[in-house]
Amino acid sequence: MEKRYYQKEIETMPVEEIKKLQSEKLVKQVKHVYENVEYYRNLMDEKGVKPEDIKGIEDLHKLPFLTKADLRDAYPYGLLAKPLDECVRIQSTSGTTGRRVIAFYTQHDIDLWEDCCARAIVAVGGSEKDVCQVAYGYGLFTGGPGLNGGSHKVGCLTLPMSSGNTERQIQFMMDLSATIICCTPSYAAYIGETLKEQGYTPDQIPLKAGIFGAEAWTEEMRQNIQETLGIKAYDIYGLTETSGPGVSFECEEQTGMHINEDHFLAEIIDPDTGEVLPEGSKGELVFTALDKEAFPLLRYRTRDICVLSRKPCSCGRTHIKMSKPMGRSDDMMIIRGVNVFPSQIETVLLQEGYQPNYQIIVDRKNNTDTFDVNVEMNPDQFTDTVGGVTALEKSLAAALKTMLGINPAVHLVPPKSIARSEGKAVRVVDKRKLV
Ligand code: DLL
Repeated sequence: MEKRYYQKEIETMPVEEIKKLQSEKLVKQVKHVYENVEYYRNLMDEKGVKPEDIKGIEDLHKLPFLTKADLRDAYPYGLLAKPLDECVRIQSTSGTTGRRVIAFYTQHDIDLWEDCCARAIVAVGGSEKDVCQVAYGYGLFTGGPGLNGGSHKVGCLTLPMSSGNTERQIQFMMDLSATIICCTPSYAAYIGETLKEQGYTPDQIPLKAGIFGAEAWTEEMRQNIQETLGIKAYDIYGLTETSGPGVSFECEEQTGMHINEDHFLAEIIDPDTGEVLPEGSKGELVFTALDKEAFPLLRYRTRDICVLSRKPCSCGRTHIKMSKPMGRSDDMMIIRGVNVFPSQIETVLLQEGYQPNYQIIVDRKNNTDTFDVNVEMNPDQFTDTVGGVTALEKSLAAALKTMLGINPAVHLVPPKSIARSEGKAVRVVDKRKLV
């Protein structure tokens, strides 16, 4: 019989027991951090909180938050809670915005992280019979190493492809009959596009499932990938600061990601006031790592905006679910005073029959924001007359205006003229930040 869970007892544990487990772990973890991390001890002292004040998860709100700015201040060793002798690895963010984050791991940390990724692989139907193609980047980025470790634990035949070299990806996929692929959703779309160009139809592609994350992607994008590759596309979430992918993952229901609650305690807060919001509210996701030894962040503000739900899931897992992040509070653009998320634009483009190849360019001219959206034409539109193209641009601009409330300048550009992404796609170029 197909295995449904990697760690059944934990994944299906009754909610009351999970909460009890979290409380026990939290008490220990706060003590560990207070004793070993001077930076956080100072934050707690400033707030007048002692480890004894934290008796369970109901006291979590008493602890101070940690932010990306704290990580910058404490760079590189200031949040380390174990001697370097006991650490065996670092991973790091790409550092595109500000200073890099460096996360440290003991062997135990890596072991638990890989378990989380293994849970995600089993949740999409993975077993030792599968061939798992890991096409996330390897190296400092957590995507490749995390899923690679999870795939080993499940016992899949693991193809450590890393990202890029799409021709080779396709060759290995076909020759070795890969059944599961792990990569960013934008790279999955690109691989799908290339397979189609090479004449493959979905039924000729051996894949059955994909585990896609590391960037925001819409339900429309999910449909698009599922259709081109003939697979089920599942979401996976995580961040370097909390170890990497596998903080949460989707099950067969495909309606949000179960947070591995035995390791991560989640809260939703109002990003402006820091107030903890009740379940079901939309707000910023905050994580407390309950088991991490080397880099144990408490109440870390992710900046990701989402909703949590404890609605029972048909898969039998009891862990709370998070919705797809609706964007980061820091990649929300404010254009002419209106809040705009790239995901809203992606939704409209795919609904209007375009492919997910687009770029948003924001600038400021004469003190007014300019807002341009470049979208690739579908090949059949390429032959249209200039008048025809202008009409299509107008109609797309109108659809975007309905969704966003402001009018972008839409430019249909030739097929293949927007650079494809092998990792996280760069969807927004905000030139205003450069001044
Ligand atoms: O992106 C870890 C990861 C690797 C997750 C592979 C999933 C798969 P960072 O580079 O530190 O780590 O970026 C973390 O990426 O705060 C989110 O804003 C975004 N992100 C990650 N997963 C998702 C997702 C990895 N499934 C940041 N949907 C996070 C939307 C995501 N955004």
